Amino acid sequence: MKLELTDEQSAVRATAKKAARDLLAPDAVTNDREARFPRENLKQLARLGLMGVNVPFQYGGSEAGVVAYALAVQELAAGCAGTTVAMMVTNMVAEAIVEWGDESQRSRFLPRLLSGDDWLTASFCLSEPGSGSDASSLCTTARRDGDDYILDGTKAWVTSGGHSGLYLIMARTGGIAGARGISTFLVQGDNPGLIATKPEDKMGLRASTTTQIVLDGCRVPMRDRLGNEGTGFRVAMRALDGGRIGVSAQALGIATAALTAATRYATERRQFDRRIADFGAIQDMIADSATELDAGTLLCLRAASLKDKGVPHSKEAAMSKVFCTEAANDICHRAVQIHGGYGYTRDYPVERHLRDVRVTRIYEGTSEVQRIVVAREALNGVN
Ligand code: COS
Repeated sequence: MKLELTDEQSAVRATAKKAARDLLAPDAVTNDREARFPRENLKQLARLGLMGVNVPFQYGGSEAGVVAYALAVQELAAGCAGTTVAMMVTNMVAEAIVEWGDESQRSRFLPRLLSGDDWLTASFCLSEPGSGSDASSLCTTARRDGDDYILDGTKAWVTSGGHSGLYLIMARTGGIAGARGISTFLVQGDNPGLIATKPEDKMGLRASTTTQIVLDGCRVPMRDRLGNEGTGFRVAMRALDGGRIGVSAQALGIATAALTAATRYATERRQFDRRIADFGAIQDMIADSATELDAGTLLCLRAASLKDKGVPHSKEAAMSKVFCTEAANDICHRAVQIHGGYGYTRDYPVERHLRDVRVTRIYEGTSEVQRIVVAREALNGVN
């Protein structure tokens, strides 16, 4: 078993670390306070090849693989987790186009999406106001009209809604109920039938704009359907298997920033004539956080490495997501605790990390859904 990174993986990580330090971190507080979408920084991430880390060179990607992608996300999220989620969803949509798209779709959409010159981000539209964890119950319809489809419905929790150049949308075709009646469409952001609503006023990840997307007679040419009719649920689930590796890495990145702040504070703050870092109670919190970060990183990189090898990884991605996101939430809580009252103020970064990390247990599949995925595999064949 090898745990060393390749030169290429190390180089991608170094690029992301530098971008996090020089570009993302300096804007993170203002982005959070003003709920400001980081257009310029996203453009810079595209220029650095970070919008298509696991996309072949020929389509404008970096072709560096999934482990490199996870490392990049971890570094970027330590700088600004909100900016990072826009980057993550763009990577996820780009990979879905590589996997399921035909040559025309790959060459028409990917270079335009990954260069940062034209389209800044892509969005993934599966959830609806009434369909979240039970994703296959979605109601948005796509009905055939000559050589086009007409999409009608409302999508919810759309990352980068209103800013994206391209939307990957799951809709029901042929009036077929359940998972087998779902198809996927690539819809351009300037389509007049696609309308973004007012952004959600979120607790965290405020640099990321989240909207509903209303599809009102949205006309999409047949050539922009991704994959065959009826394959949309598989497209979504496979994308989310990879997305869950990304969310694991994002949670680890936020937790790393929180732990770094907490250890620094513990060595500076003095009580009872000594540094609080000299108290066993503080050391226990730091030790548990450092251990959980390493354990999470191993789970995350194992899932990433399986995906790199083309091996099934749904269970490992789910295990990684549930462990990393729950551990990261605990680590951010401890970081606030170590800061005491100061941690509860906006004068220190840990309250932002705690707000940012909370959603990682919810989006791209709640912890409860991840446990369903893990338990189904564990129970498979027992009865
Ligand atoms: N990869 C490929 N195919 C998959 C798959 C995966 N990871 N998971 C399921 N499928 C396929 C199944 O094989 C099945 O195919 P067949 O109909 O050909 O047998 C089909 O999809 C339906 O699968 P299943 O019966 O398991 O679907 P369920 O409705 O029971 O849903 C969960 C399973 C709960 C795991 C799924 O709905 C889910 O992940 N929900 C959360 C959605 C989510 O993460 N939303 C967040 C969006 S981003 S904000």
